[in-house]
Amino acid sequence: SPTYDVIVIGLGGMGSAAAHHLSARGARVLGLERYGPVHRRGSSHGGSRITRQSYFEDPAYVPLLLRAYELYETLERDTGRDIATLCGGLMAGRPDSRTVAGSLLSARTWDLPHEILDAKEIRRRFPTLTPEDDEVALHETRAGFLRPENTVAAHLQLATRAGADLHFEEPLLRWEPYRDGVRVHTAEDTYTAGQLVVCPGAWAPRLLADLGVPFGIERQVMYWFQPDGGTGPFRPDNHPIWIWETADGVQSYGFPALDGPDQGVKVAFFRKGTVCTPDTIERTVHEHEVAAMGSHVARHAPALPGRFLKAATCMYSNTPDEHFVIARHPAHPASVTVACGFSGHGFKFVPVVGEILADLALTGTTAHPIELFDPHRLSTIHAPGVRP
Ligand code: PYC
Repeated sequence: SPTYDVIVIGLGGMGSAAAHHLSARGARVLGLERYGPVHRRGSSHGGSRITRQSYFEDPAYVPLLLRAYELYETLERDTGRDIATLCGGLMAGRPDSRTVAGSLLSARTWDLPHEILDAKEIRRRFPTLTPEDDEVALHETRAGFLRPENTVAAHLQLATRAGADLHFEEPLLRWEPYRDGVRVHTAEDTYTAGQLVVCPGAWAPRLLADLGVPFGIERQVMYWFQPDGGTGPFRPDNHPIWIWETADGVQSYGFPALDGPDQGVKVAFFRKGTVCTPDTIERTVHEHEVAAMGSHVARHAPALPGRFLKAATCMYSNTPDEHFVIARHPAHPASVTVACGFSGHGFKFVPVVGEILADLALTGTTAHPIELFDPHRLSTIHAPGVRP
């Protein structure tokens, strides 16, 4: 059976980045992906993802974001692809909302450039947006959007260029410890390697059941609307991305019109998905869902919903605390590394996660701060505080 230094399972956002960083360091890499390159059945499609630095989830993410920004720039330069656009971003809501207060905490902790705008100033600078009088926003110019498909394609391109073997339409059947490493079975062949890197996305409950982490896989819907009056005021050269938290704690988000005048504006709820599995996810988007999104977004962007254009579904892989899982596998610490549970906010970290996974697989450790992502905190099998 063919032998590699590292086998990467899953070539979506995280796995494609891992394949790139590993092969760039000279490792002999096999990547296995159940679907084709840059497919639309996981969590790395839909044309856009938000990026931002004043991170409301936890200030611990900020150093990783700063590195991700550098790596995105390198990726664009090395592949000539359009990947990141920093059109600015608004994190809006009441001052004590998680979105505003959490973003401000990160901005202050890391001394990130930002401004706090009151409702009047939001309306003055961004006339498409109509906050309530008691709402404010943290504005940061270094927020914006990423192109997920271009990101994955760029990482696959660089991995291939560096000699990685990338096998598509070849799902993993099973793997087992073998000698000092692992043996991996697919319908096509059996492969051995010293190291395994598992980036399962929404397939985590199946591929990483032995982590003991209770993942919640969620169906999410993305919507595109053509604003009343056209996309002119939403052009990315004068319109930011936004995350808006209403008084009931619901977060939704939106993008400028990044694909030209006919393709509308993409908006979605951040965390209002329904439980699903990758096999049973309902791909049809229903009229009542479009209506609910439309009436919600109209509250703070009244040119929307305008005319509904289209919708698409994707999946979040949530952990109970919405923090990632990135670590050596507790049951196989010498040979298996995992990256999963990105909980709907992982894409902006893709290149730095690739770098971390290469560190862990090739050296067993990383200089990046990943303590927050230790699976022991969540595991029903591997007790917290117990390290192999
Ligand atoms: O990670 O910024 C984010 C995000 C916004 C909506 C979904 N994810």
